[in-house]
Amino acid sequence: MNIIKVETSQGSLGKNVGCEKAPSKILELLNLKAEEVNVIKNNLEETNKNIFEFAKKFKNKKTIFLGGDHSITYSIFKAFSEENVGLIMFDAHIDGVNNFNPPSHEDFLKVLVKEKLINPENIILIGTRCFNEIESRFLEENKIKYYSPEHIFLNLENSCDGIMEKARSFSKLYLSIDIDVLDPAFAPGTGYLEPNGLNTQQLFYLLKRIKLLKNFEWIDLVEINPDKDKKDITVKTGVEIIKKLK
Ligand SMILES: [Mn+2]
Repeated sequence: MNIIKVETSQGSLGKNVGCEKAPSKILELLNLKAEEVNVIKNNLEETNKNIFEFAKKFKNKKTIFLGGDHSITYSIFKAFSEENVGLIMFDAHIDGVNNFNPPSHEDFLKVLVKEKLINPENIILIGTRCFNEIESRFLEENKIKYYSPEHIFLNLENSCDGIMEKARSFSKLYLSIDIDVLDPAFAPGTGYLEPNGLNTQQLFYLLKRIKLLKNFEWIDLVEINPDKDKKDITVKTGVEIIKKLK
């Protein structure tokens, strides 16, 4: 498994500065070294280009991208995109607020759909719990399937069966994990603390099964912020996520 560092928080609109430190911290605990994308200071557009070009080199190879803020998924997914690809995204949010260009961590999913880099029916959101009216309409209009934490809590295995069945039909599967999918009790080191999230065991159960999918290829792990963490709980959870997936 290839591991790539994407050390930027430029797409976080100033709301998760510090998350660029997560890749090195996580790799230090894993005792691993990794290649890194050339991040250009105060230049999101150029940084995005570099992420896109770098990611392209890993086409058809199992690869983990360590962020960084969630906007990096836009450029990585752009390099991944082809007919009938699918996205499973763990996130408290939908990231469909605006239409920023370049896209921020609050709206990159909307931009992926708008630019037809993914068929919205091939998007599965898990742990979704915070969205406004605009985003709710975005989900409805595009028939995007989502699983709230309550739904996962009440039907963990059945939900997972449904997720697996759908994901099997994709040509290739991209998995994006925003750490705020977890309840802040389990992952306090992130930009937005949203109560009523998944617990770590639920996340690990889902990851264990998703990993079994043959079309499963790229992963990103984003929004972990060592500066906001409590005694490294969140960083250590990130380490466990990588161990489970690599
Ligand atoms: Mn989020």
